[in-house]
Amino acid sequence: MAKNRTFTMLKPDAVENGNIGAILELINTSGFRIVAMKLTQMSRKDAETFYAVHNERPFFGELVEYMTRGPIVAAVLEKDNAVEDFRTLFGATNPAEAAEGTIRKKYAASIGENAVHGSDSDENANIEAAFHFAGRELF
Ligand code: YYY
Ligand code: MG
Repeated sequence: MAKNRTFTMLKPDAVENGNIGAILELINTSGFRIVAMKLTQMSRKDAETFYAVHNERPFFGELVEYMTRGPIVAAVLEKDNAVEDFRTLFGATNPAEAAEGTIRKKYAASIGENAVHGSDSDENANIEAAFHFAGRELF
């Protein structure tokens, strides 16, 4: 299978709780190569744009508040089958339903504050990576 890329954010709760290192360790030992990475904070406009697909959902306001309340780690990851394999590594949206050993099972508190983002398709991975990184920041 061809190498491809996914986009991730270690969300504000993961940063606040000191879990950056542990999550990056899981990412590395699961065979992902870090292609780009930075600590950054999303503005309200950034979060509203990034999550625009959810803007009619009842949780949208809380999602924007949460995603803007502190810094995140944004990163691009490369691996064979990156999008699907990373979703397997981080687990179900609701950590109560996430499989044992997944990032969300280990580090997420609730469906609203679930520690990590991962792209849901190759197309969205490209869009999301380009939202956060310039071409020269991808290695
Ligand atoms: O891709 P994933 O993060 O697992 O879930 P999405 O359905 O794309 O939702 C994005 C984001 O929205 C989710 O990570 C938390 C939040 N959310 C929520 O707070 N409540 C829901 N019922 C569904 C999603
Ligand atoms: Mg999603």
